[in-house]
Amino acid sequence: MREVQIESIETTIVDLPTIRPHHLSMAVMRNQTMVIVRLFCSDGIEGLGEATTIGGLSYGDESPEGMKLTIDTYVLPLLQGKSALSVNALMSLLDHHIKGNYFVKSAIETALLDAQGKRLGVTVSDLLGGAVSRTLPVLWTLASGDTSKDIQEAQEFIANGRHNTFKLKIGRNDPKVDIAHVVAIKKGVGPDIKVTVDINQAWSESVAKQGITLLQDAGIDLIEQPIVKTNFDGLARLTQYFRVPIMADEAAGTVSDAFKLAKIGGGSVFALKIAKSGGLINIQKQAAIAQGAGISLYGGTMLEGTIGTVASAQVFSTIPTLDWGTELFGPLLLTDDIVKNRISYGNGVLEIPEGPGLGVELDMNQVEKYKRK
Ligand code: MUC
Ligand code: MG
Repeated sequence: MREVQIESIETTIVDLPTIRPHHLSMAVMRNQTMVIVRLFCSDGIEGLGEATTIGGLSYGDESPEGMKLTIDTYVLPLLQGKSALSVNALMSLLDHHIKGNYFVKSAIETALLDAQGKRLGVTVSDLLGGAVSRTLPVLWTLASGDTSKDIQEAQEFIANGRHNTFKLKIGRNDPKVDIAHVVAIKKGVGPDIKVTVDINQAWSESVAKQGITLLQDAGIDLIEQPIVKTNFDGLARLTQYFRVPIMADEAAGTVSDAFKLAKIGGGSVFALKIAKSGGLINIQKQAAIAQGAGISLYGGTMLEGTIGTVASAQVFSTIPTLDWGTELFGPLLLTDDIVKNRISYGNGVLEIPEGPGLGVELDMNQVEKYKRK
C-alpha cells in the first residue's frame, strides 16, 4: 500500500444533556461530555474517535478538558507526519512517550482503526479478526435516584422489549437504604428479569460482606466492584466467599490489572471498557487473559456517545466469551446525538454498524450545536 501520513488531529468538546439525572455513587450526571477526535490523513480519509469519562474527575484520572489538552499538546506532535498504516507502531510510540492517559489512547486508537477500516473497505471488527456476532445484548441502568421511577422505567422497557436485564447503581446512601431500594426493584420487575448491582467502590470490605449477603439472598445475579479498586486481595476474598458472581470493573483497568486479578482470582467476571484499557486491541489482550483463567466477560461502557459505543461494540463483537452481554446503552441516555446514522436498538440487543471502519458519520450541524463555546 502506498504511503499515507497523519496530517492533523482536531479535538472538540461536546456537551449533550441526559434524558434524566443519572445517579452513581460518585456523581450525579445531568449531561455527558465527550471529546470528539477527528484524525485527518494525507489520502483524504478521516478517522473518528471519542474520549469520554463520567462526572469530570470523579470516576477516572482523566478529565474532558485535560484529554483535549493532552491530545492537542502531546499526541498531535508525536503522530503528525507519521505513517497512518500501522496502528500497532503508532500506539507503541504513544506508550513510549506518554505514560497512562488510557482514555486518550483509546480515542486515538479508535480514530486510527476507523481510518484504516475506511481505507481497506472493511469494518473495525474485521481488522480485529472478525465479528462472531452482528448483534450484542444490551442491558439498561436504572439510576434515576428514585425507586418507584426506576421500577416504572424498567417496566416500560420490559413491555416494549428494549431491555430484559437491568443494572442498579448504589453506594450513595446508607447500605440499608440502598439494599431496600434493590430489593424493591427486584420485586417490581419479577423473578424472570436479571438484575445486577454496581456499587462503584463505595463499600469497605466488611460492609460488602454484609451487604452482598443480603443482595445474594434477594436473588441479585451479579455484584459489580463493591470495594475500592486497589483492593485486589479483598476482591479475591469476596469472589471466593460468595456464590453470586463478583465482577471487577474499576479494578480491571489495564492489561496488567487483568493479569494480576486473574492470578489471584479477583473477580469471576471482568468488565471490559476501551477507555480503561487504552484501546480496542488491549481489550482483546484482556479477553485472552480472562479466557485463559476461566473468567467470564462483560462489555462495559464509560457512558460514551455513539462513536465510543460503536467502537466498543466493534471489538466486543469479536469476543466469543462475552457471557454477561453488554451495557452499551450510552447513546440512549442522551437527549440527542451528533451522528447522521444512529445505532439501532431493540429486542434487548444493538446492531453493529456495517462499516467501513466504525460505520459512523458525524453530523457537523449537530457538533456545532452542542460543542462547548
Ligand atoms: C460503571 O461503573 O459501570 C456504566 C453504566 C452506568 O450507568 O455507569 C457506568 C459506569
Ligand atoms: Mg461499573
